[in-house]
Amino acid sequence: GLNITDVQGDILIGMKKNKELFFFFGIKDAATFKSKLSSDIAPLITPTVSLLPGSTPPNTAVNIAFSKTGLDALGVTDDLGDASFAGGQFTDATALGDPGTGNWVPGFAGTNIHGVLLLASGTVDDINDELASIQSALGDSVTEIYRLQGAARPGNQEGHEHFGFMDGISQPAVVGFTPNIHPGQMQVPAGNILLGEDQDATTRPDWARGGSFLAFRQLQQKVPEFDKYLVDNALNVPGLTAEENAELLGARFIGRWKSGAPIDLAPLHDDTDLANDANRNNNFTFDHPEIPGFDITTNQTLCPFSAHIRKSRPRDDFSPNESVVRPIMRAGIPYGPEVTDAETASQASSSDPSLERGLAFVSYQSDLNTGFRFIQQNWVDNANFFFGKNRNYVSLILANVLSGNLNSPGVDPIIGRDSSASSVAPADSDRVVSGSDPLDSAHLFTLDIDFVVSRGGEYFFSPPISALTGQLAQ
Ligand code: N7H
Repeated sequence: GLNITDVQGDILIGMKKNKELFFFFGIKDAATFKSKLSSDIAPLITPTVSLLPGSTPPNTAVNIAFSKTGLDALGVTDDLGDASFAGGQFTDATALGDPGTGNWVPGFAGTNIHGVLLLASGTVDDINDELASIQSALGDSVTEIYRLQGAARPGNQEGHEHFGFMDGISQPAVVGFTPNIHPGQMQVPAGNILLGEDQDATTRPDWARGGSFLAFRQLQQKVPEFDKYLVDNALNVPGLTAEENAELLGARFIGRWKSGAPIDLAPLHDDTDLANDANRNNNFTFDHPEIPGFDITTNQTLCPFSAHIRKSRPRDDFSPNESVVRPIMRAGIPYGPEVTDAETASQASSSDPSLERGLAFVSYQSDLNTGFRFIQQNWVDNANFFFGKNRNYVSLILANVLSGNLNSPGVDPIIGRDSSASSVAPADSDRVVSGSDPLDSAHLFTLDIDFVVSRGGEYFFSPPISALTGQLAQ
């Protein structure tokens, strides 16, 4: 079974605090760093077992992960068996659909980041206290490159990301670990998330067993622009007010209402009872054999093919079962302030850097190229995915030949950027989405703005805690 005293806590269960700091560092003095890692840092690292229900979590939970250049700096050259990790995220920007790296946070642009400390607590003060004691232990052996402070949104928006949608509802259940599996939850072997565990087919060094690859992305969200787009392009469903029609468009872009209720089960109106019921809010497949004549390959009246949750987890589109699972464990947190009155009034995000907001996206997987990277590149950025889904297959082919992707699902309206062209589309170039109008699936929505802007990131390896006093400290 899993050694949950050795697996870092953020991976399978999440640190679940309202504040989380990502502290990105470079290693200056490997010998000193190794010795402090073993003596001072390893004892602070929060294992999975400390975060289980019924246990008393530490006031400030701490995890640590290393980039490929970080492992190199420590002289650890074992092949972890992941080409994307080895290459780093900077060289991967184009493959991920980023319009170059001009928008990247300078610290991410390159390969200077050796590691990241993740510190989670109820208050920023507690995080800063913990960081100060870590920094005093490490001294000049590390240097700060960049930090990003994450925070749950205030009041009744807690748990919701900045566009207003409840997040963290659908996560894979890890066989042998997740205690209560809810209907509709994807069940995966531990080796899909953790290296060297059940059904991980790649050869890994022994010391890496129980570790996981962490994909970090700083994804800026243009909230006033998103809201404006929904109002300007509101649907026309009879019986709904203009406001409800705008809200419906947003729900169809995501695949869930702001409450979290899936539109596959609540197609026209939000349903908070459904949203709050863990036995129902994930219990859908996109197929509806109970509806006479419903065809999952053509019918978008319930959930559009392009909806964010359908692009990123197509469920029964891989009929009859999810035969090609791409499981990732998501552990992100929002960052940045609430939208200001001035931004609401101008319907545009301020260019003031202190008002940048978005998602500090984190996903864990045992293979980046079948996890985060695959979903981003082959599904959300791919206008033709899900393959063969279109209003009319013949016209799809014609349209593709003539003008590109017209009747295909289109990209994910939230995070998709078409990267199939030989060069990636420039920022804010038109992104075309279909299926979002329940009355006319051929109605194309042209998104002339990127609602989500990549500020870059890095790929890390979150090692088992034993490696912090073992392989990485030698
Ligand atoms: Fe997504 N959002 O608010 O729009 N995401 N996501 N995501 N996402 C999900 O079902 C969001 C991003 C996945 O199992 C929900 O738990 C935003 C990236 C996957 O049914 C919401 C950003 C990738 C799922 C959001 C963002 C993914 C998922 C519904 C960026 C991977 C689960 C909550 C700023 C490449 C699908 C839920 C399933 C759900 C939003 C990024 C993937 C509300 C704003 C980069 C696999």
